Amino acid sequence: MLIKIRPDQIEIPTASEITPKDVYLSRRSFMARVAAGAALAGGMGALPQAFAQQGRKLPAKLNNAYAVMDKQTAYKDATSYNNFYEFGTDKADPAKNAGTLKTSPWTIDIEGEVKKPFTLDLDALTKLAPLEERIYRLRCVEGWSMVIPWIGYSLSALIKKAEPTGNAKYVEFVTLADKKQMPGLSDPILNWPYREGLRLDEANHPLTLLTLGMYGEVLPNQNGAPVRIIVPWKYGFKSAKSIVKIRFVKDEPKTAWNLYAPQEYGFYSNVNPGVDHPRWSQATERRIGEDGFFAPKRKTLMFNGYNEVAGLYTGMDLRKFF
Ligand SMILES: Nc1nc2c(c(=O)[nH]1)N[C@H]1C(S)=C(S)[C@@H](COP(=O)(O)O)O[C@H]1N2
Ligand SMILES: [Mo]
Repeated sequence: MLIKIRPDQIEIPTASEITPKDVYLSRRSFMARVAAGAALAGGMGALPQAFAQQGRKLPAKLNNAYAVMDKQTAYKDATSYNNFYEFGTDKADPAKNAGTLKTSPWTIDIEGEVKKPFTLDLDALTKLAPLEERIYRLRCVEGWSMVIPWIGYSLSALIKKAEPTGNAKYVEFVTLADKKQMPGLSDPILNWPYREGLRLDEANHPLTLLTLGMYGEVLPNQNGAPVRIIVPWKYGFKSAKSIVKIRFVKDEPKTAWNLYAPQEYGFYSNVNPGVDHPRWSQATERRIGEDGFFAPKRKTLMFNGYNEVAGLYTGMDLRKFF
């Protein structure tokens, strides 16, 4: 298998190594990797950090309990059809523009209603819990979906370390907003920085993934490097990219899309085929990569198919709390 002889890779192959990424890797990019790998072997210190980060392998063990059977989205599609408004609003913009994102050094501040605030660098964050590969469906509120092998661990591990106080009822995620690195910030379309939030019990649900990689490697910049959240039962915009602060708070935090259009994007934003967006139906979705003329649309599933989260919403009217 091609992957085994890549000089920058010495660890045990994971499930993602035999999936779409291999198919995607052209001989040309393979040769570029050979060259990069040779350069790395020749002298790590000579290379700028940002370069060393991109494409770096991130070993993780597949967690079968969190792996959907759907065909994985091709790596090329998952990294070229993105929403990351800090780099532009066109789906192709993040792949084009996110090269300027400096992902190392990187830190996350843990603050608010915690025993004692602290800062974690990327190394500490990566070592906080064993890395797992999880294959999740991600459903964008716009009506398309992907299936991606993410790498990370349950956010609950970090929450445990943070020791939230009894006042902590919600978790707020604040993402990077740096005009020097992010050309999209000059467009005031969203109230920057991009912010998201979860109720503490949602954040503690084992499905909620503190995400550091995908397809066997660190996150590509356009997918939210170096650290993001993935909440697979909610619309994609809840899965904030390039996080710099995790804040524990008493009250429901303001979120970027809710501030933009409160009647269209609620705080909960659970995937729900029974509650339409004011401007379009949410009953079906287009799976990226299956968009040929004859490809049937897929039925969108309640909670994106993650029924194990239903208990989080017992007694709640999910029409009201959309
Ligand atoms: N910081 C930030 N995070 C973000 C966004 C964004 O514009 N900025 N877009 C969201 C939306 S709408 C979606 S669908 C997902 C897309 O993630 P992907 O490009 O990795 O598939 O990221 C979410 N996280
Ligand atoms: Mo989205």
